[in-house]
Amino acid sequence: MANLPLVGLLRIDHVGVAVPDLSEAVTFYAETFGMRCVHEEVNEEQGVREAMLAVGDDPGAPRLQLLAPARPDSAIAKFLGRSGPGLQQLAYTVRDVRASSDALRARGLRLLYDEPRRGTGGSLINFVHPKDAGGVLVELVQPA
Ligand code: V0V
Repeated sequence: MANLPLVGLLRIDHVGVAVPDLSEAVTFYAETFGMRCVHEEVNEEQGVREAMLAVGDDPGAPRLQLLAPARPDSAIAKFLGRSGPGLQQLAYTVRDVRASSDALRARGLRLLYDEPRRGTGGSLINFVHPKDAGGVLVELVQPA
């Protein structure tokens, strides 16, 4: 490992939870845990309707991302069909998603995309296959 480039994780960006209904879930987290919805969008390419929830008052704190399927053939629809609602992914902030992806490839891990794709708020994202990361779908996020 000594000669391999650093992966360069900066912090936990968000934790993603798959839910069947976005507005019901936003209401549940607001009323139950007091979390504020700070962003909502539809990502057509990923086939998701998503909401970012702030946990507490620290603007730099990791967020909770609620992910609902926007179409039946999406990754989230498949996840819900197999596993039901629950934790779907763990996302890390990186400075340069291409460099971080290359550093992970150099360690033998499979990245899902050859080139980064568009994520929340115009970020650039890629994913490590869960089978190469101890059963966890790992997302890399380069903020916009
Ligand atoms: C599948 N597996 C998982 C998993 N999804 N394990 C842990 N966490 C997950 N989320 C397991 C599954 O149980 C199988 O295990 C194995 O992986 C292979 O399953 P598969 O049927 O071949 O794979 P699929 O078709 O379910 O696809 C899995 C992947 C897919 C990860 C390739 O979900 C994907 O492309 N994900 C990346 C995109 C994504 O998740 N988009 C939604 C979020 P066994 O049965 O073989 O043991 S979008 C987002 O996060 C945005 C926009 C953002 O943050 O900005």
